[in-house]
Amino acid sequence: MEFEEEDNANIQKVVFVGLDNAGKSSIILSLLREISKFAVIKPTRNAERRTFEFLGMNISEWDLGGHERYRKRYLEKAELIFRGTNILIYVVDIQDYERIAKTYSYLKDIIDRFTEMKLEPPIHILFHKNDPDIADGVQVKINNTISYLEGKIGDFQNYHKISFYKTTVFDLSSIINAMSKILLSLFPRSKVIDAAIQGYVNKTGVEGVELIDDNSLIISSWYKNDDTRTILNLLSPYFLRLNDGFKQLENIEDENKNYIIVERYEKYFIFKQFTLIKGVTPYYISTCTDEPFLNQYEFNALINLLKDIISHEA
Ligand SMILES: Nc1nc2c(ncn2[C@@H]2O[C@H](COP(=O)(O)OP(=O)(O)OP(=O)(O)O)[C@@H](O)[C@H]2O)c(=O)[nH]1
Ligand SMILES: [Mg+2]
Repeated sequence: MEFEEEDNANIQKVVFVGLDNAGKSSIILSLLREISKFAVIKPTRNAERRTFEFLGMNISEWDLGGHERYRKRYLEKAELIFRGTNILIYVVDIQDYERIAKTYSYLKDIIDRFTEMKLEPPIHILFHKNDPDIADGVQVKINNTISYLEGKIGDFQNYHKISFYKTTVFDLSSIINAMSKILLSLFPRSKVIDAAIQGYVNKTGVEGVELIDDNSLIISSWYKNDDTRTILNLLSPYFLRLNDGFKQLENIEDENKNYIIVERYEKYFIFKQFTLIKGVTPYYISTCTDEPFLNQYEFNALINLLKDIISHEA
């Protein structure tokens, strides 16, 4: 694959990098809800690139295969690979104790190349494979590994824009929360979206709401309390997958009719797909409310407001 320069200045380049087997491609697949592909995932050859729309911006995502021979090449050809990077996501397999020194040294090499190139994109470190239900002794080892790496990476004197997250494919919300935060940092008007969501909450009295994009990312959210947060964080990925299933059956595109509703604990959980940019991927809203329907008037008002906000980026 040739690494030609991105031809469009409006494209935001997001690069996934890390050692082989770290979990980079799995993270990307999990956001795409391609969970069935987990079982057959193969090491990435060279680099896989994909472009997608995020709030009216074009994102170019680079998944750089981590095999040693590729790593060497990326460092040799750093200009070609990393030029124009807006965000670097560095994935660490925190269960791969044997290669902690190696992963640190690869990250350091990349940062050195950035410094030579006078680039300073924010770097987001994902401490990945932070799996739930791990035996106590192993968990202690993992925690020590994370603290050790955080300390060591924190010592990069001249590189300030580094942040840390813990993720695992076994808790999708850990990936969704990290990736939502990372990508939203590219969107200057995210506070305006938060305000629009807050307005919707005030007018409708819903107890929780998540605004989600087709990559499963939470663009904005509001929860009455922690219980609502927990349940909506858990439910939304299932709603998305359920909705994917319905999409295959549907040929009528009457969006007003296609919503999913679940009744539980005397509350209603309502999920609905809608369009912000014609012909581009859909968006979704997931809510918890006292009533078995959405306030259509306020919902339409919210959509119009969101359209207006993101059209400034397109
Ligand atoms: N336990 C655990 N395993 C994971 C997790 N995420 C991914 N894996 C497994 O780790 C292995 C490697 O995953 P990949 O996504 O292919 O890793 P990669 O970083 O893309 O590897 P390269 O393409 O070779 O650079 C696969 O067997 C995954 O199933 C996780 O959160 N926990
Ligand atoms: Mg891969």
